[in-house]
Amino acid sequence: MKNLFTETTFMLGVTKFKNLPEDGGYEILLAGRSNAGKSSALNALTKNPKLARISKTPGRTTEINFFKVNDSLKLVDLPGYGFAKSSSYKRKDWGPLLSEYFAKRKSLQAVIIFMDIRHPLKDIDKDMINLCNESGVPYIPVLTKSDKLSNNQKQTALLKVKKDLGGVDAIAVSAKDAIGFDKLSREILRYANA
Ligand SMILES: Nc1nc2c(ncn2[C@@H]2O[C@H](COP(=O)(O)OP(=O)(O)OP(=O)(O)O)[C@@H](O)[C@H]2O)c(=O)[nH]1
Ligand SMILES: [Mg+2]
Repeated sequence: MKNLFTETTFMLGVTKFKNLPEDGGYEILLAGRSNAGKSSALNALTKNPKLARISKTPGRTTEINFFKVNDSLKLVDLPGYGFAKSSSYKRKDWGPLLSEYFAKRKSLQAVIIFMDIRHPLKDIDKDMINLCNESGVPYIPVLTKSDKLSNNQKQTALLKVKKDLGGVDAIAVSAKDAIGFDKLSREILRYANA
């Protein structure tokens, strides 16, 4: 299969709704807790290890970063939601921007929710899932760092997440072993109509 993602380039980072790029084409939002492995997954998907910065100090980015895949498709990287149990994207300074984005953005097609395969569906992930459901935006659960588990444990984790989500299929990926990204590409393209 031709990899449509290898030409992906960084477009811009924004902190204010009015600075978003033009609302056209298809946008897939990348969300997940800090350290979930979003940036690593983006780099693995695009086969470009230099595209997104892998963080040693999580939670510092407060911008929403836009990456252009092609003329019609963008990947939108959200800052990680943070570690603290009490932290919520609603209380983050980019929370209002996110609410506005969900409410108004016509290009928004789907949200990928990245979760460490060893710790899926934390409360904050469920908050994001609720936001998707309330807004009528489909989401794709992606379980990251699958190299940390045996194949058996991986299947168990996938089944458990599917059950907890009432039948929504999750995809397991490992950026370290470059596994699962063909499946993720196909899923993204399904929503991007590309
Ligand atoms: N073993 C393993 N480690 C991974 C994998 N993906 C990411 N990591 C590690 O997890 C840590 C966080 O990865 P990032 O990709 O920076 O995570 P992030 O979700 O972008 O984090 P923030 O930008 O802070 O929200 C790094 O130390 C990565 O090396 C993976 O597939 N396998
Ligand atoms: Mg990151």
